[in-house]
Amino acid sequence: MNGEENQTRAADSPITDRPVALTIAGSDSSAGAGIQADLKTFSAFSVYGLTAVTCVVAETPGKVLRIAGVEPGIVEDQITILLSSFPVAAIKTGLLYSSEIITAVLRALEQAPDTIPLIVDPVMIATSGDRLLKEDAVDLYKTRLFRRASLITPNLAEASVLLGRQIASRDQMEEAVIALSEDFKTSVLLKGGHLAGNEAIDLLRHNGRTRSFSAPFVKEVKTHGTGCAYSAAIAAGLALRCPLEQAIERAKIYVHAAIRNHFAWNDIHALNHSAHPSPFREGRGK
Ligand code: PXL
Repeated sequence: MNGEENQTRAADSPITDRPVALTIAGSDSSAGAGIQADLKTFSAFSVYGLTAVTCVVAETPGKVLRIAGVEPGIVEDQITILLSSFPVAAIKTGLLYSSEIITAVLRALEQAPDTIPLIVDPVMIATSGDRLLKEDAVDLYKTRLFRRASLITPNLAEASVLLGRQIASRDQMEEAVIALSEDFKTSVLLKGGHLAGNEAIDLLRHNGRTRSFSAPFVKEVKTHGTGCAYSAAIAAGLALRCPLEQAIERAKIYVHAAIRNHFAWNDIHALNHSAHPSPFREGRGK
């Protein structure tokens, strides 16, 4: 060992302006979805990520083995202590699992000023088809959580549950995004997935206008957690003070790159969170 390795060093001056985002979501053991996807996404955007864990899911990309909810009181405490300590600039929710946990989240969020944007990803069913959210919890989204949201990000299956009807065409998507926004008094990003064939088209209803966001649909990739990464990327953009539409544009590019450059271990696929085409932030410690 040379002498230098033994020496301690003073820290560089701290970075004091790093934006902070909070995810309130479940843990995915395979780290493709849930809080793990959210944290990877926040880091890729140079946003400091905080987590409040709602449930623990034992799963791989193709199979959910078991879910255990975290005790609602500790869900509330995680959020409360974070909100009282960090300058949280954006919040997203992912899998909230049960009515009891949603109630705890709502109670904790009462301490968050309305100026902090809240993205609600109404996660209900895994890409594998396994149910993630308890059926009786859907009502609390409709009656309470959406009201507090700045943006909700349902996919077609979730939007169908929320509206009680199928959405199977572009015209029906146009109607559905307006209905969701009017029913729940919030902005809505309705994710079209593979509905349009070669393009993945999403519709945003915001401030009384509808606009679309599109990226080429990437075929034959079996990743999960794309919805988690998408809403986390939007939250990161808002934490970086981007206007909503710009945050969505950047998030869409980010998710497309993560799917296109995915990792594969035989038939297990995972998003590549290091694939985004350009740095999103300048400066030290990007
Ligand atoms: O992709 C939806 C999702 C969200 N959150 C958690 C999950 C999953 C999918 O499996 O496990 C924790």
